[in-house]
Amino acid sequence: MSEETIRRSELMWGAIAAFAVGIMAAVIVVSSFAMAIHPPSNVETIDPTTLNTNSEFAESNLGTRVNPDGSVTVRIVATQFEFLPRCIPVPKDRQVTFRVTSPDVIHGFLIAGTNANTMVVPGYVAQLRTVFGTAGDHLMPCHEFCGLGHSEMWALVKVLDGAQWKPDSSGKISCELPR
Ligand SMILES: [Cu+2]
Repeated sequence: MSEETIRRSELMWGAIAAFAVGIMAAVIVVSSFAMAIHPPSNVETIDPTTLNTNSEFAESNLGTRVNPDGSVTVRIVATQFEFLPRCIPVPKDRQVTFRVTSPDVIHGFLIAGTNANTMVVPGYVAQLRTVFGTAGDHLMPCHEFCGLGHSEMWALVKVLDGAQWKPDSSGKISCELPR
């Protein structure tokens, strides 16, 4: 093989590798800017052994709540093998903050059909914010294998439009799973 043939071959494979890297970089840039897909970044620790006496994640404080400033926060405990609460109402076209934690093992948090997706690691609070643009139901399955009952672990997110969104005087709102 001549020097020239080797040089051409090296240049060709160099160009192919550069093209592949360029495509991967473009996928990251487009998905983060245009589709708002980012790695979760909230680092906040919590004692997983005292969740039921912790005032924020005590059972009576779980679910959807409108804060005094009008923002909406949803607090969820992911535990073997259910989400508490199992039915989660949220308003359409308003920013919703989800705060999720686990008292036992690693669970997954995914709102199907949206970009809301994070791991729920015991000892940490997973937090994410999103806005739902259309009313309707989203399945919310656990997507980290967490034990024998993993496949039964899911909840329902109900996006309610203005007429259906009726929090009570304390700002709480809940819903029931269809049977
Ligand atoms: Cu799970």
